[in-house]
Amino acid sequence: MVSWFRRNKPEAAAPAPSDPPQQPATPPDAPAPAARDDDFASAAPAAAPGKTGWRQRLSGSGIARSLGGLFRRNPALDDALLDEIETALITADVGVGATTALVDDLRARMRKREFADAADLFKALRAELVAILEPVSKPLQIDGDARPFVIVTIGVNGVGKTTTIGKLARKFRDENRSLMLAAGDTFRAAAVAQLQAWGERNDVQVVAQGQNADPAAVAFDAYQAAQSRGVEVLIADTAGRLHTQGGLMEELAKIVRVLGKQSSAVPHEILMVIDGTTGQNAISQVRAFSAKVPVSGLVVTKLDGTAKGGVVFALAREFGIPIRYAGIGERPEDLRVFDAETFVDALLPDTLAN
Ligand SMILES: Nc1nc2c(ncn2[C@@H]2O[C@H](COP(=O)(O)OP(=O)(O)OP(=O)(O)O)[C@@H](O)[C@H]2O)c(=O)[nH]1
Ligand SMILES: [Mg+2]
Repeated sequence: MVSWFRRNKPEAAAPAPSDPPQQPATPPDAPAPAARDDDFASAAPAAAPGKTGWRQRLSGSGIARSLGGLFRRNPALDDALLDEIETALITADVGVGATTALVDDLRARMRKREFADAADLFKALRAELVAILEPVSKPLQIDGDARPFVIVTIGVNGVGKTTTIGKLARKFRDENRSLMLAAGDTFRAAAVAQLQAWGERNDVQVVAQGQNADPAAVAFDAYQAAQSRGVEVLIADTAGRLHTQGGLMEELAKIVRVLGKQSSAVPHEILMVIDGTTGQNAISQVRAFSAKVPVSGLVVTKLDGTAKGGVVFALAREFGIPIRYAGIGERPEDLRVFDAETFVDALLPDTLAN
């Protein structure tokens, strides 16, 4: 069984040294104890129902199922096995480019007789999957000198932007950071209400101007309010938009531009949220959004349930943009700091994970 603690990188967390390594499980709405990133690991198997960890959430992934099946058959070390691995990876949305590179490399190594048996080859596969993700496993660091440290979340409709903000609010509050949210999705009245509900749940102030307000003005006002109160982190929500909607993409650029009048460092993080079930379309989304604003981090959501998960590899290979967090459910605690080894081990069947 993989331990999240063992994998957790110290720099990924903002720990209080005296924090215990593990928190007792709490019901979802109970006030959370002081937490840090690796406390998410308390969501391991023994935790309360619904508070499961990576592995439980991702074990239904296409990669886990198809590779698990392959491995159980104790296959011969041959081209047919590589073909099956190739199919498993492509089916799981890893992408043709990444899959071909990976399988070609395994084939070359197999020909050189580097692997004694299929188990050896699977170990090499695991290592290569981790190697694709290592360069993008760069947790978001909140610069304590930037008050406020400004995060703008962007992405297409329904990918999980507002939910991710809610989860981040919970996380930052648990780290005892002061926080403010800006309701920059002024398209729908419900969007403001949704953010306000997350704010109330986490006891966080939400700056809103109501429906149809200029989102750039909302963000600007929120910045000034946060600055005058010395708030540490400001997170701005934005309306979902299709990457093909030129006018709306322009509006996004304006939000970033207006915030940038405060200082060239603002916003400090442009966090693009991707629905992990989207498949290869995620690539077009990131390309189009990055062409408009400097996307500095990604969050891949909905990696629980039916998610295929493989798109994470395709994104890593194509853009090299840090993947900050993974969303593995709808609850406030269902956000994980992204970590290459933990993610790969959660995707792979138990028998293959180290
Ligand atoms: N299973 C699962 N569902 C998620 C996750 N993140 C978000 N959702 C769900 O996805 C749906 C859309 O989430 P929102 O946060 O409203 O998405 P959004 O990007 O803000 O949507 P718009 O503002 O309409 O563009 C909601 O039903 C969320 O509960 C996740 O990690 N896992
Ligand atoms: Mg939203």
